[in-house]
Amino acid sequence: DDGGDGDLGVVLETRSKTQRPPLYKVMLLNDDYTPMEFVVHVLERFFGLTHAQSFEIMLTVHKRGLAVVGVFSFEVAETKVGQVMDFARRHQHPLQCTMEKE
Ligand code: TYC
Repeated sequence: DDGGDGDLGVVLETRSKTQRPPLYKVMLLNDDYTPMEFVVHVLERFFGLTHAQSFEIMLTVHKRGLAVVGVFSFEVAETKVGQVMDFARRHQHPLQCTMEKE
């Protein structure tokens, strides 16, 4: 019922807030022992980066302590962290990879 005035209600919010799934930054941490070439290989293999991009990110981690490698959904980020940690462990390198909500 519109109360007879012809007004069917006022739309208070014209722009509805669209829900997006949260994104997660995947980060690589520096250490003193993992060889630079191994880190470059990891970035190429698991993140689909070119050799040049991988070398640049590796150097950023080496100089600054850490760097964001990519931003992904929770499930993809979790998979990448697991793959990197597993690969590093299998090669007996102390390389650390973590994820953080954006
Ligand atoms: N600091 C290492 C070295 O001098 C190289 C390195 C870079 C290690 C990035 C880890 O995430 C890393 N051999």
